[in-house]
Amino acid sequence: MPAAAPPPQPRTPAEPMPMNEAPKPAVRMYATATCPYCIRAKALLLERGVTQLDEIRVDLQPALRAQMIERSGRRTVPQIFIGGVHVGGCDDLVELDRRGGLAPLLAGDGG
Ligand SMILES: N[C@@H](CCC(=O)N[C@@H](CS)C(=O)NCC(=O)O)C(=O)O
Repeated sequence: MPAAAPPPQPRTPAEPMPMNEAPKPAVRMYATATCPYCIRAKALLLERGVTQLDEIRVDLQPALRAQMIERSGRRTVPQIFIGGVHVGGCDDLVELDRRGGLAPLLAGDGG
């Protein structure tokens, strides 16, 4: 007599979404490959837990430099947007972090 088949197990999603976690705002950075301010800004964002950085390389996609200038009113890289909010360049990002404003913005609680 063959052994009885094990009872079916309930299916669980591969990565269940935690119920109490707000969705993270999109983080977009217009950048070039060699700009030290871009490297510094990216390092700080990663240090603060950003795992999905939408990095727009304006040196590779020059047409998007015009978009950056139009959206930010600035010509230098980097230009950083968090959840659609224009943070500014690297110095602005560092200053925002120093004032304690970066973490809430990254958490989707920027006011
Ligand atoms: N204070 C700015 C400085 C940014 C900056 O000077 N970026 C350089 C590249 S490393 C740049 O875009 N230079 C082009 C220009 O000045 O038009 C910041 O912190 O983001």
